Formats: sequence, C-alpha cells, structure tokens
Amino acid sequence: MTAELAERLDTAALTATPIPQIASRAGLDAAAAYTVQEQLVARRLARGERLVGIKLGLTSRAKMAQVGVDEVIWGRLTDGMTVADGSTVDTSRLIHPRIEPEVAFLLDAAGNATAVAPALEVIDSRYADFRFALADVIVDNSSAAAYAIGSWRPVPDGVDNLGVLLEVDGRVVQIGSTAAILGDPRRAVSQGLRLAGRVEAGWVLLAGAATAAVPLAKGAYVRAVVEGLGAVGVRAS
Ligand code: OOG
Ligand code: MG
Repeated sequence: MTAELAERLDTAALTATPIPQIASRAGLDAAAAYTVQEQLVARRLARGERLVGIKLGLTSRAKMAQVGVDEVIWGRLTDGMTVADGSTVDTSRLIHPRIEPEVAFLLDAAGNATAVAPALEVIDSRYADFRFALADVIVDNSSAAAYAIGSWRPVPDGVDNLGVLLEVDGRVVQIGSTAAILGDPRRAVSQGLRLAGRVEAGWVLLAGAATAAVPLAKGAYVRAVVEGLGAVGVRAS
C-alpha cells in the first residue's frame, strides 16, 4: 500500500496534477508516512538524482499557522531540486508554487554546521488547494520542490535574531526574524540530525521558513535578505 501512495505522489509531481489528501484518508501515522516519503524519494534517486541534504518544515509559528499543521516535519533534498543563486525556476512544471525565505546550514559528517547562508525555498504541495494534514505533507516530502542558496560564510556567533526580508520584484512582502525559527535556527540543525537519523559531510540543511510563504508567479524576481548573511535571488519562468 505504501509503494502505491509513493507512486501516486510521484506521478502528481511529474505531471503537475494535484491529488486528494491520500495519506490522512488512509489513516497513516507519522512513522508510516516517513516510510512513504523515503519510497517517494527513492524513485527520484532511481532516476539518477542524488541526496544532497535535508529540509525542516513548520519550524516557525508563521508557517504552522499558514498551513494548519503544528508539528515540525522534515524532508529530503536532491540535486535535482537545486537552483543556482540568480538563475531561473521553471514554474510550468509545478502545481501552485510558493516561495519562502530560509536559512541554510552546511553540515560536516557529525552533523555540525560549518557554514551558513541565506536561502530561498520553492514549495509545491501536490495536494489540491495546497491543503493537507500532517501525514499528507510528510509523504509529499514536506512539499519540497526547489531551493537556491546564497554565499556560504562561517557561522557567526549570533544567528538567533537576524532580520529576514522577502522581496518580490523589489517590494518587501514578508518581514521576519531568524528568532522565529525554533527560537534560534541552530536548533534546526540538532533537530534535523535527530529526525533524519543520519547526515553526510557536505549536506545542506534548510532550517525552515521564518515567515509565511507567498505565491510564486511566473516572471517574478524574488529575493531573500538575511541581516548579516547577505541575499539570494531567483526568477520564476
Ligand atoms: C510544508 C513545508 C514547510 C517550511 O519551511 O516551513 C516548509 C508547506 O508549507 O507546504 O518548507
Ligand atoms: Mg521551507
């Protein structure tokens, strides 16, 4: 049954066709849902993609409130999801993409953060109306679609209260602080290690958005600025 759920999610993503909330309807608990997520991502790996990191989700109140799920979740990042800073995200292959500002950490083999960077994450729920319960979003790889990372720098002493801006076409559309991410985004690193169970040297960890996500419209140029860490931008085509 779990393999069939993974296949339905995979097809939904590949064809950009939304599906009903199949995991919560099937009564899956979180543990079973993570098994489906692993099977879903295994299908991407079988097509030649590589695991390059993990993402945390719903680590801020703003995100929990936006989607109505109040538990921290995680997902798997592959090289097929990466977008270079300043380049283009193809939204024609997505259902109803949203974009959000993130803080990214670079990990060593022990799961310590060796560098930090501003990041943008494009999320795209494979469910109709971007609506889901906890099990649904977990099996859907926590809505992961694409992400871009700015320049890495050594982790400064305090990253727990940095201003975060999300701009669309030069206008500020969301304002927040890294304090919104579990009180301190470094907590996302220890939580990510605990949740994922393992990491590899060179993996990226997305700590979760500090603000609500905004719809990503074709043609938009979106930039995230994190105080002291710099900026990262993408254009939607
Ligand atoms: C779930 C993914 C949440 C974050 O940064 O909180 C996430 C969603 O909002 O669809 O990526
Ligand atoms: Mg995110």
